Amino acid sequence: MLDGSIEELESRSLARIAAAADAAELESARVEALGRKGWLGQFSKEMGRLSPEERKRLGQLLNGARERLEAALEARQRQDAAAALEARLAGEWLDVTLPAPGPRRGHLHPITRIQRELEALFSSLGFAVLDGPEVETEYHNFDALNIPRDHPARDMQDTFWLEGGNLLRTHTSPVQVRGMERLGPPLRMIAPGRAFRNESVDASHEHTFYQLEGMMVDREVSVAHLLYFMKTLLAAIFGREVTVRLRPGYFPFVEPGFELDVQCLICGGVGCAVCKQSGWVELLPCGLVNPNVLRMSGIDPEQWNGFAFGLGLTRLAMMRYGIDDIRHLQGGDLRFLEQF
Ligand code: 2NL
Repeated sequence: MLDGSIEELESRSLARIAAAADAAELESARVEALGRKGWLGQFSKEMGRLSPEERKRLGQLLNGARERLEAALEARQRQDAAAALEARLAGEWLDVTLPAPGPRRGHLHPITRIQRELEALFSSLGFAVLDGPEVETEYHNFDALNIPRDHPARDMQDTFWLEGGNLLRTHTSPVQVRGMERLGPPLRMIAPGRAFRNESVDASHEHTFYQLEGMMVDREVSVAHLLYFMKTLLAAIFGREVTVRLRPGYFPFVEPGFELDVQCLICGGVGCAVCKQSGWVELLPCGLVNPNVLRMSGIDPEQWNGFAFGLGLTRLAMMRYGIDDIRHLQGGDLRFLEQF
């Protein structure tokens, strides 16, 4: 009678162990059989009431059942662990024979791109591309450009002065002064590069900005020559013919001096946010080189004259790419730079 029910309970427990869907079901099958209140324990408690022979026989029966159940549990646990490892190996395998992704490719900064385009254009027009020091003398940055000693641009507030009287160039003009000194007339040259002003930085002011200045010195250079080159330059920048107008503008290094405006390419001159409803965008200060400037750099203004202009590359990049905050350009944030 006892024999029959032990066998039955054992085979039921074995079946539950075999059928357990997960670790929790397996555990509950174990507790039901081998736990502190499991059926094996219940039988053991009854043994006290039996005769020694019966107790011995029952003990053997129970021990046999316990051993088989423990073995089944252990086998099942080993099998589950092996299956889990199999699944992990299948899910996490890595093909180390695949080719490596290779280095990430960078690209040119938007300002560098514009600068290189314009260098190529002016090279094709016979202009030399000049470079020069960013730390300049007061003479090359101011005096040689006919900028008076009391001009506000020379203030501590506007210029980064260095110990010993030198300064960070406030425009690329000193490169052209050095060009005139070195090359002599006739000459065509551009000076692209960084310039520095002691500004409070905000969305439209930076202490460091990029410009491209240019100059041609020859015999009988006129405003008509200036306009021809400026319109050629602007057509290359914007990829189409542009309508321009000249207004008088004052710069000590040119005479006459002009503000050259471009008819707004966004609205076609009707008025919009970009041109502040005026229909025109101020883009290119320019003029005929002041005779004093030529003379100071060793060029005889009775024999030679020329035109000059200054183009803000930073401003141009902002217009072309629709950048609304100048600080992005030097910020070094890849989320910004990777858009170009
Ligand atoms: C500006 C300045 C201009 C020039 C720059 C120039 C240079 C020499 C002689 C004569 Cl060495 N002129 N440069 C001429 C006219 C305008 O613009 O700050 N532009 C954004």
